[in-house]
Amino acid sequence: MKTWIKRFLLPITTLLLLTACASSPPDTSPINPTQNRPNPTELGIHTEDQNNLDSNLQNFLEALNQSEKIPIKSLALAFSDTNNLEQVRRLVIPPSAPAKRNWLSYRNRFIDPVRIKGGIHFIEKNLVSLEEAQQESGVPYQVITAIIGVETLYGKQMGNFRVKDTLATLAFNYPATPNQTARKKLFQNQLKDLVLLCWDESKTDQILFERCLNQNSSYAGAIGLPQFMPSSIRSFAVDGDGNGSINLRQSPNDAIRSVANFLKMHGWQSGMPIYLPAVKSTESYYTLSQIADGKPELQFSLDELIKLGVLDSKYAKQEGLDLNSKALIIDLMYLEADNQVAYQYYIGLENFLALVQYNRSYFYAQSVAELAQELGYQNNIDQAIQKLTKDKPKINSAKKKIVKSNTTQNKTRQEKPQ
Ligand SMILES: [Ca+2]
Repeated sequence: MKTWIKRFLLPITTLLLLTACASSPPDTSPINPTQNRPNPTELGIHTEDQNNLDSNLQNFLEALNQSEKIPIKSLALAFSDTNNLEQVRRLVIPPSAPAKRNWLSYRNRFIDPVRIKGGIHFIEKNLVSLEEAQQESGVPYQVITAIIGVETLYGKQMGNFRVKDTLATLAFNYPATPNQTARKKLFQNQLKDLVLLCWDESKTDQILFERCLNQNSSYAGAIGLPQFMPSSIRSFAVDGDGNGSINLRQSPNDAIRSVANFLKMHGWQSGMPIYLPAVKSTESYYTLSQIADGKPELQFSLDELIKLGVLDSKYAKQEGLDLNSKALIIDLMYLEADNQVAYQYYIGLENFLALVQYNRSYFYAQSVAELAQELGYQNNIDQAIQKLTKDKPKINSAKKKIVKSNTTQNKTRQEKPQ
């Protein structure tokens, strides 16, 4: 054990043995696999990286104690077993020869029968919560569901790294990449947000404080069904089930309301489409290739795009859209059969940009939109919001689609020469 921590610990340990029996609720959280892993420090292995993490963490916690007035004993005790995770360091190193991005394979991964079926079950289980979230935020329930589906397969894949380990590793031992300094700073801020969040949620109860810091996350520190980073939890998460705390891992209601609130706070326009189709012609394809720059900013008015010949005026008219409203070009790179690079283009509206704020990738935002459509979302003005009732005609139509999609896949398999 590190000496600077040791000097705080003895009196607290005795206290904790008493409080653990008297006041803390039973721990119902799933067993954390990383907690059973041998701690290199306990085994007497002090790697250079572990030593570096320890000394930086000590300074970090002392600064937090000064600025936030959280008792140093609580911080030291809670972080006494923090581990440097080599696996996390490896996962953030960019590949030396990055594969060409391929929208079609990305789309196939996220818009598949398992995720559609899972989405239907999720909607059926969370009808009331989804309806309330939709009414309050104007975000269609299928879009909320699709985000949770793409992020974690409705809570089935929430990550297996203890969040304090992963954030401390990236905050102090980020690998030597060109953006190392900026990334370290980003993760130090996330670690600080995690401590403040957990301290606030625990209401100074040491057991709850540690349980919060020890919960699992992705290798980047994203938490729960909607994979919020600690800073996003502090800014945008909502206590949906009204039990007085925010639990994005175990409360689907909290997760649903938090996703809806995030999109509302990032400019979601109720009742508006996410994207419009682009004109499919050689001329339009060429123009789109010239003006698409991948910048997540609304740069063109619909009127300009119509004049450039890339947007059919009938869509804007049908939808009753304001021709002065702004849009961006969605360019989705894919590989053709002969490995040639090609693009699918769409016209992205404000709601597309709101999805990009959730995850800065056009592939991500478009797959959320298309998964939501598979779940019955109508990407049209005035039809985007549908009342969610027990009858759920849209869900039934999605079920038919799954059957159809399965049949088509089987057929394709049968037709392919073995
Ligand atoms: Ca709650």
